[in-house]
Amino acid sequence: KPPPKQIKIAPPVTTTGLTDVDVRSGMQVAALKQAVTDHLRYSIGHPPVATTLHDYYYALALAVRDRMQHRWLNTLQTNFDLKRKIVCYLSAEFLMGPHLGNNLLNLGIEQEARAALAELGQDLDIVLECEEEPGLGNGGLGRLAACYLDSLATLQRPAVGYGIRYEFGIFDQEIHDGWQAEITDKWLRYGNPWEIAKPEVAHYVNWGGHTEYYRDEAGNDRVRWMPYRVVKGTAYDTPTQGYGVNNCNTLRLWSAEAVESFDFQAFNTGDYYQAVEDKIISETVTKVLYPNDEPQIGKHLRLGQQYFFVSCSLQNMLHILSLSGVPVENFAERYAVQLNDTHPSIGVVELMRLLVDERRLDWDKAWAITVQTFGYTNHTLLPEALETWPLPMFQALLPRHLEIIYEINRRFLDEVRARFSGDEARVARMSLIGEEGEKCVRMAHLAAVGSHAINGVAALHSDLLKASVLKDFYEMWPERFSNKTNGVTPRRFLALANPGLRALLNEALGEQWPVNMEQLHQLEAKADDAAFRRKWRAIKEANKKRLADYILAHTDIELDPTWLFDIQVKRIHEYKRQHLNVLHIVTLYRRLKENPGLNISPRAFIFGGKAAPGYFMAKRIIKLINGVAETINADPDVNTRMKVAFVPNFNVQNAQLIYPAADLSEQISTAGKEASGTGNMKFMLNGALTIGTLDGANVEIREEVGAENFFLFGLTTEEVEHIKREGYHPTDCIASNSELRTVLELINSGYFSRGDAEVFRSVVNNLTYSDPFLVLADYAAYVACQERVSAAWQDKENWTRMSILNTARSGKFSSDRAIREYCDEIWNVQPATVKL
Ligand code: GFP
Repeated sequence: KPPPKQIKIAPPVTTTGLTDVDVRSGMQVAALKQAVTDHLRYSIGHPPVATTLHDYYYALALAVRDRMQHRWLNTLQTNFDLKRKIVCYLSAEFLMGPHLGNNLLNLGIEQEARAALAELGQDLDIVLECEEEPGLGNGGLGRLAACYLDSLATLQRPAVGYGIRYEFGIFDQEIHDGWQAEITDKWLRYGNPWEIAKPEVAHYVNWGGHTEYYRDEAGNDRVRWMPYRVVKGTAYDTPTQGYGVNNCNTLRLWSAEAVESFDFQAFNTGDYYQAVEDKIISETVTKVLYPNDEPQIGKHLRLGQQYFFVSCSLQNMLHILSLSGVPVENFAERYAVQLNDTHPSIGVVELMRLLVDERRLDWDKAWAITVQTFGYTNHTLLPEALETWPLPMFQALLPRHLEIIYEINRRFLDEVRARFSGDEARVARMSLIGEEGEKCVRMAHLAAVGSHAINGVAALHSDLLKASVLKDFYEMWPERFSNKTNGVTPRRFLALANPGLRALLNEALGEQWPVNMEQLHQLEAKADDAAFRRKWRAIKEANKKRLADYILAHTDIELDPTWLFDIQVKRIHEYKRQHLNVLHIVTLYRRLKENPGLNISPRAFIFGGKAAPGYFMAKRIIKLINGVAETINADPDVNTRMKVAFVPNFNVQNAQLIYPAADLSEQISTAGKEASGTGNMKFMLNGALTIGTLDGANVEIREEVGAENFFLFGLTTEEVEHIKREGYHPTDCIASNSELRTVLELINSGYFSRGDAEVFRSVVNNLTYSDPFLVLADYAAYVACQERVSAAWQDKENWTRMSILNTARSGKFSSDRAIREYCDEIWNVQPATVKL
């Protein structure tokens, strides 16, 4: 980032006659202007000569936070008074995105803030760009959690998001010579105006050591955990404002601290370095977010992180329960705790420990409460992403929890044996302890056994879950299983990201659609109105221009906004098959070189996404995209009809520019591998057409929009499984398709790597001899489907019709629909209206 510019501060406003209350809570231009001025003076305190643009951002953020805090406190009080059940969403990741724009939108004061800043000589759009987004998540899972917080508040459901305040979030990605470089994400360096530190809200978390048995006063045998280390977790709260309502919920993130900054004994004996060691080790716990797709082994600290935040959160719930005077036996009536994947699933054991060891409930009672409390959402079927922990590591960190797991397992397996007598193979498959190879704790099994509700995140995924990874559990407890297709918030990803379209929708439908997405169906009639289509196209083209400007500024690549914008943005992973997209690009490139007169629709191929730092193949794929981009963009034979760009550092902020600018959304994962996808929904909302496989939520997107408005290609899940069973030989695909062979040879020759034939050898060899995600098997179908896309683009009017229908039929994919389903069918949580 360039250093903040120096700006002259306007003289303080002293003549508005506002009361204090207005300055903190007033929603009018004058109040906001006064509030910003006050925060500049009294919260930030730079002399006028040194006031920067960032200071304006910070002052406005604080002014907005004041307004939210007013609502937040009322929400907390309302929830306390009504004693309603609360959703506790446990997630190791919350990818919130920039707060300021979204909070202005949800509070309904964008115009007022814009005017207030204008009176101070500032431009809101420029000030918004100063925000450094908190990257406390990797991708879909963390962003889903953020969308769900938005919907929970908007639907007036009492809720807390519990997670980790990582000091360093997901790395910033730079592209150096086509390769990904990872830069530490120092998101807190200029402070964080959105959080409120609550040092008095602290819980202690044990670590390591051993357990001891003792007899209590009543003569009962009990266990005491003698830890090796105790870490303190303190709360940082971020209010999350609902849209158009007063409800403002809490995102509570835990930060680790040493219990004592110094080990006094060591200090007294003069060993100063030993004395600070404990502090350093304790604080390491919440230092850094782990990237996805890294090898699992040895991640002692990751298990530590999971336990840390889950323990703090459950202790916090118990504490609040006792403050409200509710007996612990009623825990499950007051809290619905959702496990966002297996990352927080140690919570099942921790709640048992807290209830049995600390609150002295008997086991059966505690277990009934636990199962009634938890719900578990599964987000992946990929075997390498299903968490397991090696037994010795688990035991060293959580000795008491391992004992409790053994007891849960003993009772559980008795139940399995009672149901399926004689089926010892099933018992071994279902056990919480994996015995093949190195013994391990299976976290997905733990989550399934400890939850009354288990769900997948799209219809296909939920079916596959029942048929594969959790088949045995489905046979045992079919009533626990359901599907909750993911959703995304239309506030951030349509209203905020696409102001042009928002204005048109407001004009056509009124202003309720952001909270009633079914109203978008009324657009269907407009699809046949030529004047409406013209407006629609003009908005899309302006969005494409906006993105082209951004790409030019960040990559020096110039794109023509009249071309088809074909976009694939998501984490880089072989199953998502960015390399299939590249094979099509190279195919098209070769065709154009060989046949310059070929009639193709001019296209900009745009990519974005981060690769896990330790994921070799994903990093090569980034290099490949950039190598192909460099060659094609520099080739005058083709660069008037095709170009390729890789947008560095894909994050929520630039995603808001990307989705609204797409004509074509690439959702081309191997069928059966993408649990749901949520980017597919964000594109659809913004009127992109999808080219995709029958995978994840693509299936439902196609159902909603109609087969004629969706570019379908590729093998189905059954076909993928069939081919794999029969033995897949990618060399057969190459032998039978000379164009594919030539494309692979070209990549292998060094043509896209300045003559270096080594760089992409591993990618080509992997596809040729292994191809675990059937890229080559789907190649011909994909290329043919892209030809249909190209032809369809030539008919502008019909393309626009299809684009309008995509938005019109996207209502199902609002996170409000998903959250209503969770509230009604899993959590049993009612709305609570907050009054000021
Ligand atoms: C995971 C799955 C996606 C799914 C999201 C949210 O995403 O298919 O849409 O979770 O449920 F893979 P990542 O966190 O792995 O990106």
